[in-house]
Amino acid sequence: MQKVHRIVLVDVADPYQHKEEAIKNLEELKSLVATYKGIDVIDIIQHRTRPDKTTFIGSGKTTELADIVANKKINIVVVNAIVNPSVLFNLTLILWTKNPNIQVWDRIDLILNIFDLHAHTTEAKLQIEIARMQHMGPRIYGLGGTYFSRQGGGIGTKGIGETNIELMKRHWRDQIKKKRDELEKISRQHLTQLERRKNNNVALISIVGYTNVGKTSLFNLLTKKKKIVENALFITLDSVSGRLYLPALKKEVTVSDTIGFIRNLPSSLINSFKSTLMESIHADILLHVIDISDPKMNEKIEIVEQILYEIRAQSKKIIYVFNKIDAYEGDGKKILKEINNKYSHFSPQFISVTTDYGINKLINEIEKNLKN
Ligand SMILES: Nc1nc2c(ncn2[C@@H]2O[C@H](COP(=O)(O)OP(=O)(O)OP(=O)(O)O)[C@@H](O)[C@H]2O)c(=O)[nH]1
Ligand SMILES: [Mg+2]
Repeated sequence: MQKVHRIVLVDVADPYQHKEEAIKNLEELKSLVATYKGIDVIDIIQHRTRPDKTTFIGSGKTTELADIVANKKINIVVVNAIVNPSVLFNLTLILWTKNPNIQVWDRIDLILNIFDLHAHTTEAKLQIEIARMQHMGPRIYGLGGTYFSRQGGGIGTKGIGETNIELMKRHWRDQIKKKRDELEKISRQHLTQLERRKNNNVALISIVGYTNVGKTSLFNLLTKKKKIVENALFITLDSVSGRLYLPALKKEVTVSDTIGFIRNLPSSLINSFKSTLMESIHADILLHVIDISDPKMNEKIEIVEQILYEIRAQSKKIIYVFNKIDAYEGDGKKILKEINNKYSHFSPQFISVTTDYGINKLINEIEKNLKN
């Protein structure tokens, strides 16, 4: 039988924020959790205050949380933030008395656990391993000397002054380096492949965008492949390529699909995924796919733009592809006009992978940009 995790989501909301807005912010965390099979969200605690330095939610709410953990047999608590490791440690200490197997995760732990489920290639798996080691390191040794006794530092012992923590740190660094070297090897092969294609004059079209916007759906449609599409976040973790024939140019191009982006991804996590993102970094054309039916569309566009900047994506052309036009419920004419004004630099395209709408026009736009 599959193990079922019973989970509580914990968040702190700005007291000046509207209650509805604060609840919405938790929605993405809820969808993230929903993609993690075998997890039941049992309760949600939201405290409208500033994050507490010791426990994130403050002592009163922590007592409430401890009662929930005890009464509802909770085994995972997820904090909707990226917090100082000591906060997770403090919460664990308090909740541990109610359930000795309790795990307290932050947002990155949750994302990494989801990544684990969806990683298929050695490359993706290595990247996750490195990201996890980087994330866990400070948690293990960062708690300072308080919890680890100083050993091997006595008079007459070798390595005077070297504490357990320093030893752990060094081991941790060595391990990360080893994994990085392994990844580096794979990355180099990956890059050689890319360069070979470039030398053969095969253009590279790379699909990027926020998670769950329909990137893989578009990839499948363009390349006639059958990669998994699901209404969930981070279904795609690896980078995969296919071919698309462009009739006007009478030639084939490579199309690649890769991991989706999400807000609050720390740079260390993005860096770990640079190998998978290689196609996005070196593409001739980037198709930035956007879900036009998502009320948070503009915010998500900005997040993707920021991440593209961080990974130093260097394509000559970015085309904004507004997908799911079939599901848009507002005033269609108005939004089209707004987008055309705001994003005119990015030759906005309006498509629906579900109905096929706009696909030929998108292909024409790709051809136009590859002509010169
Ligand atoms: N209504 C509508 N739904 C769509 C359209 N295109 C894709 N979807 C749905 O959107 C969801 C996500 O599709 P994917 O193609 O897996 O999205 P993705 O961007 O690759 O997602 P990740 O790999 O998880 O980041 C699926 O449920 C699709 O069926 C569209 O044109 N219209
Ligand atoms: Mg996908």
